[in-house]
Amino acid sequence: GKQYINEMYKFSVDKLYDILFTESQFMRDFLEQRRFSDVVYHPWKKEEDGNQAREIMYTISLSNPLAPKTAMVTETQTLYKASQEGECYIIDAEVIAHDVPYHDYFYTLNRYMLTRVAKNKCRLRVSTELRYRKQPWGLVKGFIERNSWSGLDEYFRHLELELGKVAAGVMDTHHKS
Ligand code: YK8
Repeated sequence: GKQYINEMYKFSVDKLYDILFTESQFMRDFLEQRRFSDVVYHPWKKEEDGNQAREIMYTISLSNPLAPKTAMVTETQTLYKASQEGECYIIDAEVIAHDVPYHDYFYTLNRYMLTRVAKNKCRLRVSTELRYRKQPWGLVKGFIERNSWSGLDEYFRHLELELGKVAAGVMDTHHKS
Protein backbone atom coordinates (compact mmCIF):
# COMPACT_ATOMS: atom_id res chain seq x y z
CA GLY A 1 0.00 0.00 0.00
CA LYS A 2 0.83 3.65 -0.25
CA GLN A 3 -0.26 6.67 1.75
CA TYR A 4 -1.32 9.52 -0.48
CA ILE A 5 -2.68 12.20 1.79
CA ASN A 6 -2.02 13.04 5.43
CA GLU A 7 -3.14 16.62 5.91
CA MET A 8 -4.89 18.91 8.37
CA TYR A 9 -7.61 21.32 7.34
CA LYS A 10 -9.07 24.32 9.10
CA PHE A 11 -12.70 23.24 9.01
CA SER A 12 -14.78 20.65 10.76
CA VAL A 13 -14.62 16.94 10.05
CA ASP A 14 -18.30 17.02 9.04
CA LYS A 15 -17.53 19.61 6.42
CA LEU A 16 -14.71 17.47 5.03
CA TYR A 17 -17.15 14.57 4.81
CA ASP A 18 -19.67 16.76 2.96
CA ILE A 19 -17.03 17.95 0.54
CA LEU A 20 -15.77 14.50 -0.35
CA PHE A 21 -18.78 12.22 0.07
CA THR A 22 -21.87 14.16 -0.91
CA GLU A 23 -22.66 15.59 -4.32
CA SER A 24 -20.91 18.81 -3.36
CA GLN A 25 -19.99 21.68 -5.65
CA PHE A 26 -16.35 20.90 -4.81
CA MET A 27 -16.67 17.33 -6.12
CA ARG A 28 -18.63 18.49 -9.18
CA ASP A 29 -15.89 20.98 -10.06
CA PHE A 30 -13.09 18.57 -9.28
CA LEU A 31 -14.51 15.73 -11.36
CA GLU A 32 -15.15 18.14 -14.20
CA GLN A 33 -11.54 19.33 -14.08
CA ARG A 34 -10.41 15.70 -14.27
CA ARG A 35 -12.76 15.26 -17.20
CA PHE A 36 -14.89 12.62 -15.55
CA SER A 37 -18.28 12.43 -17.24
CA ASP A 38 -21.65 10.71 -16.90
CA VAL A 39 -21.32 10.63 -13.13
CA VAL A 40 -24.13 8.63 -11.53
CA TYR A 41 -24.48 8.43 -7.75
CA HIS A 42 -26.55 5.68 -6.22
CA PRO A 43 -27.84 6.41 -2.73
CA TRP A 44 -26.27 5.06 0.44
CA LYS A 45 -27.90 1.86 1.61
CA LYS A 46 -27.66 0.22 4.98
CA GLU A 47 -26.16 -3.26 4.84
CA GLU A 48 -26.84 -6.22 7.11
CA ASP A 49 -23.57 -5.68 8.97
CA GLY A 50 -24.57 -2.10 9.83
CA ASN A 51 -22.20 -0.41 7.41
CA GLN A 52 -23.54 1.73 4.58
CA ALA A 53 -22.62 1.27 0.96
CA ARG A 54 -23.21 3.00 -2.34
CA GLU A 55 -22.05 2.81 -5.93
CA ILE A 56 -20.82 5.63 -8.08
CA MET A 57 -20.35 5.20 -11.81
CA TYR A 58 -18.48 7.48 -14.17
CA THR A 59 -16.52 7.61 -17.38
CA ILE A 60 -12.88 8.68 -17.26
CA SER A 61 -10.74 9.86 -20.14
CA LEU A 62 -7.34 8.30 -20.63
CA SER A 63 -4.23 9.29 -22.54
CA ASN A 64 -2.40 5.96 -22.39
CA PRO A 65 -1.71 4.74 -25.95
CA LEU A 66 -2.38 1.16 -24.79
CA ALA A 67 -5.76 1.95 -23.27
CA PRO A 68 -8.98 3.12 -24.92
CA LYS A 69 -9.71 6.86 -24.89
CA THR A 70 -12.40 6.46 -22.27
CA ALA A 71 -13.19 3.85 -19.66
CA MET A 72 -16.18 3.15 -17.45
CA VAL A 73 -15.45 3.05 -13.76
CA THR A 74 -17.43 1.62 -10.88
CA GLU A 75 -16.57 2.88 -7.42
CA THR A 76 -18.15 1.07 -4.46
CA GLN A 77 -17.90 3.02 -1.23
CA THR A 78 -18.42 1.56 2.21
CA LEU A 79 -18.99 3.91 5.12
CA TYR A 80 -18.08 1.90 8.21
CA LYS A 81 -20.47 1.89 11.12
CA ALA A 82 -17.58 2.83 13.40
CA SER A 83 -17.92 6.32 11.89
CA GLN A 84 -19.38 8.96 14.18
CA GLU A 85 -20.73 12.31 13.13
CA GLY A 86 -18.55 15.09 14.48
CA GLU A 87 -15.72 12.66 15.25
CA CYS A 88 -14.54 10.37 12.49
CA TYR A 89 -15.52 8.79 9.21
CA ILE A 90 -13.93 5.71 7.69
CA ILE A 91 -14.68 5.00 4.07
CA ASP A 92 -13.30 2.32 1.77
CA ALA A 93 -13.66 2.81 -1.95
CA GLU A 94 -13.18 -0.13 -4.30
CA VAL A 95 -12.52 1.13 -7.77
CA ILE A 96 -12.84 -1.03 -10.85
CA ALA A 97 -11.84 0.43 -14.19
CA HIS A 98 -13.67 -1.50 -16.89
CA ASP A 99 -12.60 -1.47 -20.53
CA VAL A 100 -8.86 -1.14 -19.80
CA PRO A 101 -6.43 -3.95 -20.59
CA TYR A 102 -6.23 -6.54 -17.78
CA HIS A 103 -9.21 -4.98 -15.99
CA ASP A 104 -10.31 -8.43 -14.84
CA TYR A 105 -7.02 -8.89 -12.94
CA PHE A 106 -7.07 -6.01 -10.51
CA TYR A 107 -8.91 -3.26 -8.70
CA THR A 108 -7.91 -0.42 -6.40
CA LEU A 109 -8.84 -0.03 -2.77
CA ASN A 110 -8.72 3.50 -1.35
CA ARG A 111 -9.20 4.06 2.35
CA TYR A 112 -10.27 7.51 3.53
CA MET A 113 -9.96 8.35 7.21
CA LEU A 114 -11.42 11.66 8.32
CA THR A 115 -10.86 12.59 11.94
CA ARG A 116 -11.76 15.49 14.17
CA VAL A 117 -8.81 17.41 15.59
CA ALA A 118 -10.77 20.31 17.08
CA LYS A 119 -14.14 21.95 16.43
CA ASN A 120 -12.88 23.54 13.25
CA LYS A 121 -9.92 21.39 12.45
CA CYS A 122 -9.70 17.95 10.91
CA ARG A 123 -7.28 15.49 9.41
CA LEU A 124 -7.59 13.52 6.20
CA ARG A 125 -5.61 10.39 5.52
CA VAL A 126 -5.90 8.49 2.27
CA SER A 127 -4.12 5.24 1.56
CA THR A 128 -4.30 2.97 -1.44
CA GLU A 129 -3.69 -0.65 -2.30
CA LEU A 130 -3.78 -2.51 -5.58
CA ARG A 131 -5.60 -5.80 -5.21
CA TYR A 132 -5.52 -8.77 -7.53
CA ARG A 133 -8.38 -11.10 -8.44
CA LYS A 134 -6.12 -13.36 -10.44
CA GLN A 135 -2.35 -13.62 -10.28
CA PRO A 136 -0.89 -11.97 -13.36
CA TRP A 137 2.57 -12.98 -14.56
CA GLY A 138 5.44 -10.68 -13.68
CA LEU A 139 5.52 -8.65 -16.84
CA VAL A 140 1.81 -7.91 -16.77
CA LYS A 141 1.91 -7.14 -13.06
CA GLY A 142 4.68 -4.60 -13.59
CA PHE A 143 2.65 -3.06 -16.36
CA ILE A 144 -0.49 -2.79 -14.23
CA GLU A 145 1.44 -1.34 -11.29
CA ARG A 146 3.29 1.32 -13.27
CA ASN A 147 0.14 2.51 -15.00
CA SER A 148 -2.00 2.46 -11.89
CA TRP A 149 0.40 4.19 -9.52
CA SER A 150 1.07 6.97 -11.99
CA GLY A 151 -2.67 7.58 -12.46
CA LEU A 152 -3.26 7.45 -8.72
CA ASP A 153 -0.30 9.77 -7.96
CA GLU A 154 -1.73 12.37 -10.25
CA TYR A 155 -5.29 12.08 -9.01
CA PHE A 156 -4.43 12.41 -5.34
CA ARG A 157 -1.87 15.17 -5.87
CA HIS A 158 -4.59 17.13 -7.62
CA LEU A 159 -7.18 16.34 -4.93
CA GLU A 160 -4.80 17.49 -2.20
CA LEU A 161 -4.10 20.69 -4.09
CA GLU A 162 -7.79 21.50 -4.53
CA LEU A 163 -8.63 20.67 -0.92
CA GLY A 164 -5.89 23.04 0.16
CA LYS A 165 -7.79 25.84 -1.58
CA VAL A 166 -10.99 25.28 0.37
CA ALA A 167 -11.16 27.99 2.99
CA ALA A 168 -13.11 27.65 6.22
CA GLY A 169 -16.73 28.67 5.81
CA VAL A 170 -16.69 29.15 2.07
CA MET A 171 -18.79 26.13 1.32
CA ASP A 172 -22.16 25.36 2.70
CA THR A 173 -22.92 22.04 4.24
CA HIS A 174 -26.36 20.51 3.89
CA HIS A 175 -26.58 17.37 6.01
CA LYS A 176 -25.93 19.30 9.22
CA SER A 177 -27.84 21.91 11.09
C1 YK8 B 1 -11.25 7.25 -7.82
C2 YK8 B 1 -6.17 2.68 -11.27
C3 YK8 B 1 -5.79 2.17 -12.64
C4 YK8 B 1 -6.51 3.06 -13.67
C5 YK8 B 1 -5.74 3.11 -15.01
C6 YK8 B 1 -5.66 1.69 -15.56
C7 YK8 B 1 -4.85 1.58 -16.81
C8 YK8 B 1 -4.47 0.16 -17.02
C9 YK8 B 1 -4.00 -0.02 -18.42
C10 YK8 B 1 -2.63 -0.62 -18.52
C11 YK8 B 1 -6.38 4.02 -16.02
C12 YK8 B 1 -11.19 8.03 -9.11
C13 YK8 B 1 -6.83 4.34 -12.88
C14 YK8 B 1 -5.61 5.25 -12.71
C15 YK8 B 1 -8.02 5.15 -13.35
C16 YK8 B 1 -8.46 6.18 -12.33
C17 YK8 B 1 -8.78 5.57 -10.94
C18 YK8 B 1 -9.17 6.64 -9.87
C19 YK8 B 1 -8.16 7.80 -9.86
C20 YK8 B 1 -2.53 -1.97 -17.82
C21 YK8 B 1 -2.27 -0.67 -19.96
C22 YK8 B 1 -10.57 7.16 -10.22
C23 YK8 B 1 -9.84 6.87 -7.42
C24 YK8 B 1 -9.21 6.06 -8.52
C25 YK8 B 1 -8.79 4.82 -8.24
C26 YK8 B 1 -8.09 3.96 -9.22
C27 YK8 B 1 -7.63 4.70 -10.46
C28 YK8 B 1 -7.27 3.70 -11.56
O1 YK8 B 1 -11.91 7.99 -6.82
O2 YK8 B 1 -4.42 3.56 -14.82
